Amino acid sequence: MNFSKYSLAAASLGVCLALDFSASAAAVFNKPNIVIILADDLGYGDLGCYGATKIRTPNIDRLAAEGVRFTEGYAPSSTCTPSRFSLLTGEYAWRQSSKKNSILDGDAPLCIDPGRLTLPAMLQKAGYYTGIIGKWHLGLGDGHKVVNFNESIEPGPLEVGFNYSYIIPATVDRVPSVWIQDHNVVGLDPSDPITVSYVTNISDGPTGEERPDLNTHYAADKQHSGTIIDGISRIGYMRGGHAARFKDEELAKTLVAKSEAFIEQHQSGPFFLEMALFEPHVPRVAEKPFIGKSQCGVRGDVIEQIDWETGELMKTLDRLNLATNTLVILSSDNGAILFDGYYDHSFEDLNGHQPTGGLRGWKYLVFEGGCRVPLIARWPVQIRPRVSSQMFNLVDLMATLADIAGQKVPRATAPDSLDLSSVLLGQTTKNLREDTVLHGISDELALRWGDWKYIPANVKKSARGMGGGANPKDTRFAEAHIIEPLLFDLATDPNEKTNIIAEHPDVAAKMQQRLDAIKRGDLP
Ligand code: NG6
Ligand code: CA
Repeated sequence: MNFSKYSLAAASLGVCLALDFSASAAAVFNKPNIVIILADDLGYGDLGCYGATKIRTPNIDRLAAEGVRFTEGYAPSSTCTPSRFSLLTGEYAWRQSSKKNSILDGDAPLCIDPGRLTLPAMLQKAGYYTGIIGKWHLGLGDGHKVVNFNESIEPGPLEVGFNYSYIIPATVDRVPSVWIQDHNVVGLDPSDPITVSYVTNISDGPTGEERPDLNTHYAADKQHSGTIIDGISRIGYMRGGHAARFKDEELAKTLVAKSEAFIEQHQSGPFFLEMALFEPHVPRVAEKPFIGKSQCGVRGDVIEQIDWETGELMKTLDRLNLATNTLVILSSDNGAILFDGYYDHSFEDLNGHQPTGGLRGWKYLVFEGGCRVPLIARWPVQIRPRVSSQMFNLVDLMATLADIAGQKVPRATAPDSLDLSSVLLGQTTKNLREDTVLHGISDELALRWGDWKYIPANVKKSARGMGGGANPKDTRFAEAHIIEPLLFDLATDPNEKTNIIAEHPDVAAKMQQRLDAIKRGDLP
């Protein structure tokens, strides 16, 4: 498929579009602007259009109604760093060393090699202006020396294909709690330099461990009891940079304002913007208008905040007459989680809400609840509104968007990325992705192939990074270890309840062979 096909389809719509969208008529026939809204830990059942009733998401529901909503969308991994690595490179992160495929701290080096053809670098070649605003979590600096947040911080997003970045380095629960624009910390007072450590307590203020009473929102577990910033103790220790520290209550507002400014500035297009949202990852702090708005506590409130952020983007696109030729993709980096270090009542306040829509397991795991995510794409001139049960993995965005932007990506560069543009645009009803590998926190892998789901045993592995504890509300620990291999038929058992491996040893053997072949790189 190549770009001219899209032009042809657009041309048939051209007559009526020209009436409504005269200001952007030229853009209709050009490469689309592309916006990826990537939520953090949003579950398969967290949106109205995926069945949620205690959380209202009217803007996202409209986005879905005007585009394609996938029921079999997958995050490449059940945690953030590897999932985002895969999205940006088109390669499963587990092919890389564990440094590159595990959850990174805020002072970890960049895990994508500068010079590698990434999704944004590929779009740059196609003439796009590329930006990322929000969560980064792919490391900063070259690793040769400790990253110095007081100097020019590089390599980072700008060295792997973005023209503009306005990011926080890792997660909101990890220091340093600052925004970085391009190479520099925003609002840094040079007389108050930043030091970061994940090993030694170098804080110049109290930690959660010393002063748990200063945690104004909720109590934290031990791992999240480092430096207290804005009334929340974080993972790791931070000293200095007081003027630059963000306020949790303003993160979403800032992300929206920066996104709007980016789009306004580059409205002549084509532009690519990744809006890397912070919600509903911990620590969950709703901005004022959303406090108590959902019917299931703060986790629901911050999901309604995601809906607002999406709505603001949609408004900006409408106001600038860009909506028609902008491909907006909304998804999540991994599945849902409730307790994740802060006692914020997400579990107690569920009120019947099902974050994974009933799917088994959570973030960190290879069960469907950890990896299956909402996936919506709207591009009014090209995508016919529908619900699709074709499989799609976010790792496919590289090859798919390359096709849409008229670029070629060598298979070796993005080995796991399939060009699913014909699926995205509804030009085929075939399932072009027949299988997908799912990746858990301890590097355990599972395979979905057609409706079969196979999870090998992984008893030897420890649930890396998951600490320990006997908190019954802590859903993370329940199913991390797979003692016996598991086989499910998702067509009849979507929630992975009944292990049927004894009835189908042949299927399990074939699945294991297939998984081994994919691991070796014997791709079809
Ligand atoms: C874990 C943190 C968790 C979260 C996660 C990253 C525990 C005990 N702690 O180490 O709170 O920060 O890292 O989440 O699990 S992610 O979505 O960015 O991968
Ligand atoms: Ca995440």
